[in-house]
Amino acid sequence: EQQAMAHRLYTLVFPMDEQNGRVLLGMKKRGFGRDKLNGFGGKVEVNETIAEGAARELAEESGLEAKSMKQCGLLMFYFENDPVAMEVHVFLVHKYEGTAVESDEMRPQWFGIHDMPFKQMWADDSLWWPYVLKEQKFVGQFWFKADQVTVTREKLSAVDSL
Ligand code: 6OG
Repeated sequence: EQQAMAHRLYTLVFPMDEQNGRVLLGMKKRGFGRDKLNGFGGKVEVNETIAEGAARELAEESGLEAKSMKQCGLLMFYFENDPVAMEVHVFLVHKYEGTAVESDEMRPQWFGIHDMPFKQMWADDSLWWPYVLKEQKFVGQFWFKADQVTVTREKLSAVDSL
């Protein structure tokens, strides 16, 4: 029988400007995923819920305060030679307060939702972003080589609830 793999909880948050059809991404300046554009997020801490962690990371990294947040996806990432999987809870923020500001970790920039800079993003993003555009919830599993670029296996599907 197969045993559940050890995993660690993360959040990934995309602030949406629906009026202008834009999404806020951040250029990661340090740490894991450095020099990639991504949503905002990080590890969930022990004394917070996943949603609280998502809002906290968004505020820390972008300066935006979430006023309404919805989970849109659940992603599992497995890296070659890493026994701990990443369980990433993906959220969309449609209402927020504040203005995006650069932080130590992220340089925020708005992009058209139909004009995403996938070449500068993680390889999985171009695969599941179409679900976001269709307002369809999704779950995905992606197996990466240690190079953090090559996806060797993927599973992705639409779900009714998360
Ligand atoms: P910190 O190390 O900054 O948290 N993340 C990924 N995001 C995408 N789109 N694809 C991946 O493919 C990712 N792996 C990790 C989750 C890491 C942040 O990076 C996201 C967190 O928001 C492998 O604390």
